[in-house]
Amino acid sequence: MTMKLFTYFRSQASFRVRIALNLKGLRREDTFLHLEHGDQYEAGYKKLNPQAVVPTLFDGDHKLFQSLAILEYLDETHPNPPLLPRDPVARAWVRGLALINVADSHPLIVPRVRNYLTGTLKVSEEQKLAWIQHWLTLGLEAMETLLAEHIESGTFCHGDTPTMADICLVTQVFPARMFKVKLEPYRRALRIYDSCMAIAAFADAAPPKQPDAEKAA
Ligand SMILES: N[C@@H](CCC(=O)N[C@@H](CS)C(=O)NCC(=O)O)C(=O)O
Repeated sequence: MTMKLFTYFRSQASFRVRIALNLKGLRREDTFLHLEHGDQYEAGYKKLNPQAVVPTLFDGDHKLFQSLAILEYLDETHPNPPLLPRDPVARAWVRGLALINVADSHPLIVPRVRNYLTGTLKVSEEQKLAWIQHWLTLGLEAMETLLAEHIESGTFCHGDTPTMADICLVTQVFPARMFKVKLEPYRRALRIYDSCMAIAAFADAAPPKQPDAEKAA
């Protein structure tokens, strides 16, 4: 059965789910929301997703939300190829690396936070950009240090195939590039990003490749 994804091309959380669906070879039907136009509120989307955020995934009648929970669900229901290693310590590392972005960096740069900074707190566009770069940089610094420590990292964050950590790393580096973070110090993260983006499942999920990106252009 085709899954239904509520998505927005620029959304890094939707990007994560698109990558996972592609890696698992699962077909999806997209419903596009335009976050900058506030479509998610106008279309009554909040009834479906009370946070009014993307992604929301429907697997048949089952509604799923929060990208990392969706990744875990997809991995449990479609185990091949696995998104987590088998060893418990390695699983904890992969989840830990993933959470640096999902739980710590990304929540600070989402549109509702950026809008609050400029709309309510009246910070300038320049200050907003500095805020975004600051939190993305801190996440990248931590990831780079941990990758250097982790002997099983190399082409990917752990082992020879992409895991949840790589999906989340890609969605940390991608916005960092977009917001002009200086990336030279993060050579391990960049190498992993390049290895991932050489895989069709990742490249095809990228924001510029989405049909709503073409409409927005
Ligand atoms: N932790 C959530 C984040 C969801 C989220 O904030 N999505 C963003 C796009 S990446 C969104 O819809 N933002 C709308 C807004 O901030 O107003 C996840 O990983 O799914």
